Amino acid sequence: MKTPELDFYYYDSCPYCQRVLGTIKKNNIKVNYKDIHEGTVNMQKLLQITGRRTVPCMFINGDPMFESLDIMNWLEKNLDNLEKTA
Ligand SMILES: N[C@@H](CCC(=O)N[C@@H](CS)C(=O)NCC(=O)O)C(=O)O
Repeated sequence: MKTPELDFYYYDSCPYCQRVLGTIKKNNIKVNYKDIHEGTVNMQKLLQITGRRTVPCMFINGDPMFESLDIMNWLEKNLDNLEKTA
């Protein structure tokens, strides 16, 4: 199975984002980080695609998933198929 491409929209002071970041870091999961408070591009893209400004949002092969608990559960469930950092 091809490894899913993960784009993680977040910002640092968001507590819901932090708990997803905890799961990402604990399991060394490779994601593309998209800080929505860094410049304007990431926020614009999130809003354009989803119609929302809510984070955390994980794009899984281009499909957005909201809700920190749903994202954490999905990551844990799919751990074996996810690319890891070194
Ligand atoms: N139930 C959601 C809560 C997410 C949430 O409230 N995120 C806040 C930031 S901490 C947010 O993006 N609020 C702005 C908005 O929804 O437009 C979760 O667990 O992910």
